[in-house]
Amino acid sequence: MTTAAALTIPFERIADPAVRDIAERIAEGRRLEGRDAAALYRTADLTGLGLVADAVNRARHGDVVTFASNQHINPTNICTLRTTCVFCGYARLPKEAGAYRYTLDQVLEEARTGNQGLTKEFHIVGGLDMKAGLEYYTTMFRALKAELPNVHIKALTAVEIAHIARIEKRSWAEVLTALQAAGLDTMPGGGAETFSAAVREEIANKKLGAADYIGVHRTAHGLGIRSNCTMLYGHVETIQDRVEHLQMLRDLQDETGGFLAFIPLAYHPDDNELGARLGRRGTATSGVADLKMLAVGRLFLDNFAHVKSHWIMVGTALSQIALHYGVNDLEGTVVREKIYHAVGAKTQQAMSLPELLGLIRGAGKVPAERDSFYNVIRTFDDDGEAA
Ligand code: V47
Ligand code: SF4
Repeated sequence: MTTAAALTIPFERIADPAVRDIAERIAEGRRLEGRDAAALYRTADLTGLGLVADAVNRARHGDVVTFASNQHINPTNICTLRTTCVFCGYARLPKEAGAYRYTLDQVLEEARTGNQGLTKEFHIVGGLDMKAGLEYYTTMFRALKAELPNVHIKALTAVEIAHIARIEKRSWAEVLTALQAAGLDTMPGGGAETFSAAVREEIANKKLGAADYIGVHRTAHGLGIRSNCTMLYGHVETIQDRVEHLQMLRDLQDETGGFLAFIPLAYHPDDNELGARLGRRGTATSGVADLKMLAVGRLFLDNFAHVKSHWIMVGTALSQIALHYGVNDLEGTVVREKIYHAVGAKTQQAMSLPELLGLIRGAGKVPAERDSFYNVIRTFDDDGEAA
């Protein structure tokens, strides 16, 4: 397997002098500033940007691209923010058509049957449901661990943790400690959207603010609960908003080191109020924008080991190309994805192992299955069998 190597940037192939200048500073071990990230978002030299991001990624990870055998479970789509997160097509009010809240048996049934017993990680997120409080989730996690003790539980965004704390009148730390005792292992990165107060006012005016999103993750990291982080892009945010968002993530990572991966999320405009308001349908973001988000994430977030492409959002073809733009991890097998398929995602709801292996190998990379902490647990021979 090809492992990490020395940083080798092909400067002569970078057309934009601004990108070359930034690349030289990276080669000297200097940190990017916010204005550098802005310049990279603005450059027309996508190839140059990709070469730098690829070099930095290869220096860390060689040619290895990881994925997890994960399974998404969305236990409730009932959400108090249904009418105010205007980009969301998944949430429902309690009495609205299509509203659901799984019983414990339904969660267990989905956990058992979703992926023929191959799942190693459950990714559990849902709406801010007044009837899904601490006990709903502690009972669920205990039951999942009792039946499937080796499956990792990555569950509940910072927004959901703050919601549970509010309805239970407990602190974030108390809620997180109780969930951890019940089986919570790590937290996903959803709910970040774009941190800018002006953007939040426009797209999610009742949602937990940036400082609190960061605060919940800081509290989790302090308790030994590692987490991911995200940025929703391609809606109304400016380049400056994106840079400020990345800066806040990098600052917390400097402080705690608790983030595992950065995952940019491409906005999908179908079947949600914001898309209608903006008069947009179909493909939300451009391929260039998607690749830039991933590449700039790789370069600016120099204290993050992992940058993940979410094939459900940007498609499998773009995700494959992204493996040459700084990405070292792909969202895994997933199984029955609901949130993006509620807002027009046309991708599959799950990917099989042979499909994932083919996608990674087709990019000239070496696939490896990882655990939830990014340790490689399986490599593969040419027939797709464990090597
Ligand atoms: O917070 C909602 C986003 C997120 C739309 O941590 C939308 O491993 C695009 O965060 N268009 C939840 N995005 C999903 C998420 C996630 C996904 C995969 C892996 C991980 C991880 C986290 O989905 C929400 C919101 O930002 N979302 N609506 C939409 N119309
Ligand atoms: Fe609720 Fe999350 Fe949708 Fe907002 S994005 S309405 S918090 S489910």
